[in-house]
Amino acid sequence: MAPKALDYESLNENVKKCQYAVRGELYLRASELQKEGKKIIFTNVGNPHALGQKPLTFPRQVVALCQAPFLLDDPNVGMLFPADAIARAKHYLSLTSGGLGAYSDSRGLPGVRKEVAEFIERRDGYPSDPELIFLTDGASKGVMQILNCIIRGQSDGVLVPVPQYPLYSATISLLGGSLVPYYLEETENWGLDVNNLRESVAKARSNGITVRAMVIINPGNPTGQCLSEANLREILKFCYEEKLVLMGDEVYQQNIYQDERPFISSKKVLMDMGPPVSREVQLISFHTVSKGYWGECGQRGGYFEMTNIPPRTVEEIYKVASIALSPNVPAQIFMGLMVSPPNPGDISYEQFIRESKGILESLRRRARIMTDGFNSCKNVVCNFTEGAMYSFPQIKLPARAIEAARQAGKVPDVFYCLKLLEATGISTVPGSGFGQKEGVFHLRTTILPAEEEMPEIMDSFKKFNDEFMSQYEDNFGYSRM
Ligand code: DCS
Repeated sequence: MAPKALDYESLNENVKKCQYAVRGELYLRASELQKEGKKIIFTNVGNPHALGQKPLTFPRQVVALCQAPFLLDDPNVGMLFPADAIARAKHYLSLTSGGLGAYSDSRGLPGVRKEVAEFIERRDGYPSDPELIFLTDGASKGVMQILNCIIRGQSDGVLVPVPQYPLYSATISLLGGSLVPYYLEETENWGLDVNNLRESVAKARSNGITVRAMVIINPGNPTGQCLSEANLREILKFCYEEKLVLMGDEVYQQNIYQDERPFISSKKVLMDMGPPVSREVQLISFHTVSKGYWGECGQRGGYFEMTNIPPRTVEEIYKVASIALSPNVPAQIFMGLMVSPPNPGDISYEQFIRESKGILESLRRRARIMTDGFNSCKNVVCNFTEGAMYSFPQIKLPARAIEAARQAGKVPDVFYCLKLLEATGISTVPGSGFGQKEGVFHLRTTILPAEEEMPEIMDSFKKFNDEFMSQYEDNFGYSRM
């Protein structure tokens, strides 16, 4: 009998091919262990509130009032909510067409898109047009929409950093396109060498691939590096020469833990370069409410801004967005608040600054504790997390460990991460889920566990790792080093 469309063997092959390691084998095993009652530290997803980060007070007050507008009519509302939160809730409600329960325009509420454009203008010092900003359900949906427009078939290629966040590899395979890797240099603090880009493009072309776009993740996930202005210029020049759309994933722009290289947007560098580059390079920049000190992952709010995209294409992207009717409206309010937080002099300003600074400063200390912790372990080397939310140590696995993994039918870093999980409850993602050079192994953890738990977590990691290394380094249970 012929299989039915949703029988496994007859599914769309692109669906079966697509891999997403952040919720892969390790995550499934961790969930099982949790059900059995074991304490699991979920460091596999950059999901700050799930690890205890408290939401910022002001945005939650505003959205609470928007969700329950009858509270605004309660004579006691002023006892529970500060006046600036009440004013903001009224402001956002006035931007909707029927409150949070009504669909918005498929591009998002015009009033919020205007606030996003004003934020970009303040940040970059260049005009931004609300008509070229679309609000999305998290940055993920925006990335998928744009890749969908770019990829026409298997011979269309997208340059993606390796290691990369698997949203890109997964979506490219789902859409039936080709991922063209460019390698980040671990020994250069995960820097990007433009010569590698040229080589990657030449190689893809010789295989019949038309390279159409390039992705950068700045600050990097999983690698944590912050791109320098000089590097961004080289990248934009390269995109200009090769006629590539640049997809600038800037979701971690608030998460910066060093002072030498503050975040600088691709849009600003592009505009600074002047014509012809600033008029030619097609750029899509992505942002989210999931990261930074907001960490509002569950709200699913994001936006993308289009630069140098022809109006007819913008219309097509609008048409496709319309199929899904409307992005989440509550999340749009979070986005509005993220791009226009309380101002100096507002009642909620001091508290907002105290809360957001507290989170960022703690993340900076945690980034340091993790990097130092990993570097104190046997056969582990780790670059400092300059930005984003992750640590990505290299694990130098002894030959015997690789052999043991082979016998267990596991990829070596999966084998290591599973053992780590069983021994310590720390749930990580193996480096193979992000891509890495042949024969080199990593794992990714977030830097998000509570600061006070961090020393204990790193001690338990070190104990596991050093025992693992001793076990596999020779046949006698002691180290040769
Ligand atoms: N881009 C990058 C680089 C990301 O790391 C993520 C999420 C996204 C986009 C999408 O986020 P939103 O859709 O929530 O806006 N990062 C995942 C990760 O690696 N761990 O947690 C989620």
